[in-house]
Amino acid sequence: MKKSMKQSGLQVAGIVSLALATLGAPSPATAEDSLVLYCAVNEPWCRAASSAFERETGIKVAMTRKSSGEIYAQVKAESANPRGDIWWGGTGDPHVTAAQEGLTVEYKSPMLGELQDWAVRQWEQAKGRTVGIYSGALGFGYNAKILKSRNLPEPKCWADLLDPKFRDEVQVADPNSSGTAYTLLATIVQIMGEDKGFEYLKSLHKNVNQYTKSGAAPAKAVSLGETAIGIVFMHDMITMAIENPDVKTVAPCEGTGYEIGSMSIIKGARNPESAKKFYDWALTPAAQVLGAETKQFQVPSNKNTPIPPEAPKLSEIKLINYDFEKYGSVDERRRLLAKWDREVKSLPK
Ligand code: S7P
Repeated sequence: MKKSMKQSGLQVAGIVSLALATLGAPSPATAEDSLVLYCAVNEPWCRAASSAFERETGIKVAMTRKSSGEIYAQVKAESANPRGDIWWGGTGDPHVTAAQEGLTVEYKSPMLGELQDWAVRQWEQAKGRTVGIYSGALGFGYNAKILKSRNLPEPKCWADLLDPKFRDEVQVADPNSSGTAYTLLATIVQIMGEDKGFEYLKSLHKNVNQYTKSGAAPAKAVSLGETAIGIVFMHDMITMAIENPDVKTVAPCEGTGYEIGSMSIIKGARNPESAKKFYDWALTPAAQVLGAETKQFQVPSNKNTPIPPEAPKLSEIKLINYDFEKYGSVDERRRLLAKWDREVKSLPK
């Protein structure tokens, strides 16, 4: 009798999972042996981190990779019924926005003492709701072979990208979905001021062949010769350059912005203990070296994690004093993106 009850229980459970699967709904993860990870770094690193964490803790990870702006929008849309536990990686601005909106929670990791000052500052500014996990400078890159074949000059400065000779030769992501492209928007406004910055972006629009969804996609397109120039984080271009010597990476001569890639625990997470375990683990050198192992060359936030030799030397790049608080704020983000949609993206070419 007991056996048949158990069997019928299993059958019911089977039918429920089948029904959920048929409806396309993920089965609710409530046990503390699972973790729903929203990952915004590049796919190979997301996969490596999920597997390593599973191996080390036995906690089963359901990972989804999306761009930073997309994860922010998802976390916001799901806030009444959160599905994700932890948001790992991606530019810091939308993490700061989410913190300000109360979409993420405060957590003080015992690993905090091992982190670089810039990573702790990110945590302090967000009142403990997000923390820095890596840093990287924005720039651009080009395919020297393609430029040569079209008799085009090698650009060195942001201003060079406006050259009419580069019509349809530049690729960059859409700042609504991509943290990289939002960093570009905020960087140009900070370097040139808002009016001149938007004039710059409107002129750049004439040379843009495609606004991609993901920030790193233009780096791949440069390597494949699908576009001559791509605006990306410099480390994303370096990932391509180590495989393709025609790919060159540029730190723009006027100076440039940078990101503090961040991590946040989602408010209402169904697996808060697993989320904290992942958070602490992700701040260890053992977890952070997985970046370089998967050819991702950001500067890691733990002082004891070796900086990959391929990583752009931030101390040698003219970095602006990027205002993370301002450009991460809810109102500024909404205003700038709406203005970009209205005044830049909708322009005819
Ligand atoms: O992992 C590479 C990287 O450039 O991707 C993150 C980025 O935000 C995700 O791409 P999107 O621009 O599509 O949002 C960066 O944080 C990271 O350095």
